[in-house]
Amino acid sequence: MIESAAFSLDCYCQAAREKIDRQLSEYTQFDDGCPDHLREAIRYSLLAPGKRLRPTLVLLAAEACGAEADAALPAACAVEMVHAYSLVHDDLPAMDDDDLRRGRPTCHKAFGEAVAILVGDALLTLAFEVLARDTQPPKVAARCCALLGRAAGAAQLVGGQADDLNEQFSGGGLETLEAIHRRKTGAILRVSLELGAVVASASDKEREALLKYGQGLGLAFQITDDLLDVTGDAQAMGKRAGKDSDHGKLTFPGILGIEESKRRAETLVADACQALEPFAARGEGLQALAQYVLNRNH
Ligand code: GRG
Repeated sequence: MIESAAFSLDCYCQAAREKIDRQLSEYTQFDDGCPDHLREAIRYSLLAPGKRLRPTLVLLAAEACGAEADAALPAACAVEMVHAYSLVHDDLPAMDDDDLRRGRPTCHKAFGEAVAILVGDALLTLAFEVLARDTQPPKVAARCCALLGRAAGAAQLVGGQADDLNEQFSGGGLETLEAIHRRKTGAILRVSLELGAVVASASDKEREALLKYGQGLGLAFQITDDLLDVTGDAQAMGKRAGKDSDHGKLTFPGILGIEESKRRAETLVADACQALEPFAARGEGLQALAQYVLNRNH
């Protein structure tokens, strides 16, 4: 559990990461007939050195609501699987057509397009297998499956991606951009917090506070992502910078400028942290994570 005295986000994240990666590795052993090259490609993408931001949010939210982190570990792994699938498919030539992800060749560059599509399919389905089988009690597992399915589905993650790819929206303004990212980036971040809350049988007040925090954090995360695309270091990010302007994409710095985008991210993070008041000291980890999102360099 989180102690209120000297909370160290670095220590927490490192321990959480080890636990998450061990479990993700166990979940992808596939002793039951998965072809070797598919297993290798799944593990290459899932276990690659990403930040594990979403599963860490699941664990922090569960702990803020009074549960042990281990109870939320299957949900944390499920969310990372959905995230990894979305990155593999997003990198495909038919979508963003990227060569580099998490500091390595993208899945389709390393294994071919057909395998990359199957890696995404396998990760998405495994997420729901794990969530349904390993979350307790079954009623909580069912609720978690419904929430994750909605967040990853046509109205949220997939719908946000569809609008982002739709040139019809490329000339839109701030409202259009925020609506796209509330779904494309925000939905999985918000559901991470929600799954932690559901596993912990959180009160309505706690869930509302987490959702408010998640709304601010999601948009702030996307603004910093857009800023990093303009000002970031490709090596630290492990992916190519300047992609958004190359693709003529609608971005926060493109609409608001760099300084105003930074100010907006700061305000969103301050409001997100304010929303954590009902948790008092138990919200410290989530507060620290929001500051990290604001100041991250990758
Ligand atoms: C293909 C259905 C489908 C959706 C794709 C995730 C996504 C939607 C697109 C990725 C493109 C992108 C760069 C979006 C900005 C926000 C984002 C999701 C960044 C990647 O998340 P990080 O920075 O990645 O948490 P790591 O590698 O650290 O996990």
